[in-house]
Amino acid sequence: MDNEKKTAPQPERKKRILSCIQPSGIPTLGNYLGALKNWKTLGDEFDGAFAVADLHAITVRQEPAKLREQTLQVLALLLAIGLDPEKSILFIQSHVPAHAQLAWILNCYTQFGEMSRMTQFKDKSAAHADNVNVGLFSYPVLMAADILLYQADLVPVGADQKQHLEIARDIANRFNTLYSPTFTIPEPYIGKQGARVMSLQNPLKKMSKSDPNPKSFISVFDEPAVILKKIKSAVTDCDGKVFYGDGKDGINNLMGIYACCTGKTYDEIAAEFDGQGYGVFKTAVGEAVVEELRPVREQYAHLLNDKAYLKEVAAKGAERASRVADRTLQKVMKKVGFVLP
Ligand code: AQP
Repeated sequence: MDNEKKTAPQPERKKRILSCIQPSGIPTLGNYLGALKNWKTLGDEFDGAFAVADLHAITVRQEPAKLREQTLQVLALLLAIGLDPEKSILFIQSHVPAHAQLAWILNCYTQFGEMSRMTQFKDKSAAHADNVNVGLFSYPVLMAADILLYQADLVPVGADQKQHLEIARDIANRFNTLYSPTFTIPEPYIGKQGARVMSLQNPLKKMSKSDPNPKSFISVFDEPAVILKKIKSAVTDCDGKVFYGDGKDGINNLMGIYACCTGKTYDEIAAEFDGQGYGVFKTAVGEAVVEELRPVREQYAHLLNDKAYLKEVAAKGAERASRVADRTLQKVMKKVGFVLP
């Protein structure tokens, strides 16, 4: 009997996946098509932890009241896209102090030289030349702490975050080698390819929620009329033909958006709008975006009215996240040589 118990097959542990979004503005169609749209499937398939990364958001100056509002809006959005707070851990990063604590420790295991090579720091410090703060510089170390605290096996990464995941892996390997195995080494998760959505006003720049020009992005909560108007005024070219090609960055971007919303290929889209000009095409793209975002917007409106529920989700999420994160932090503190409380 005893032997039978010992040999009984154990259910395979689901891999843990971690993903975060900053409440640095209202999420855009880019955040949605590039990341959020896939998160529900990830939450179903893996042991998911999803955070509203408010600590990261203050690397760029934020208005306090707006940051508070946006943090709850993003949490409501995570629920609106269908993430289940009973299944996945949904939390607000600053509610789990272990993130800031581990980030400090990992800062002391990260070299200035390796951080200086981060291209996002170079881009962001150029965009915010009046506020090149140390937090902006050490942002990837906080991101490493976010990932390593949860012993995440997988992290979904877009092209712009690849370098940061590499740093997290380097820091984890360094710590594990110096002491003993402590952190799981995270792998990039290359899932269903999300679209890289570009600014509607400058298709060479990615669509960003903190872009000062509201015409450059579509917010996931924009009303249908606003979406249609923004797509109508998207920058294109004067060639007038809908096809995917060199020098057609504006049209390529709209084709990418339309493909993502309808599941059509570029060839099918080119055939559909053959000889019709950009006006008809832009209307179709606008309508497809409205339909894509409609269920999210409706769910979100319903959830945002229930602040008590959102606070409850945040509190339970922080408790579950802390249980995992504190275990890792204690291990690290012990290895480094701190006297445990
Ligand atoms: N334009 C985009 N196209 C596709 N994916 C995108 N993501 C962001 N913009 C696009 C993906 O969205 C996820 C969450 O991003 P984030 O909020 O953590 O940070 P970010 O990449 O810096 O997004 P923003 O909108 O550009 O924010 P700000 O303006 O504050 O810097 C990530 O998976 C990201 O790849």
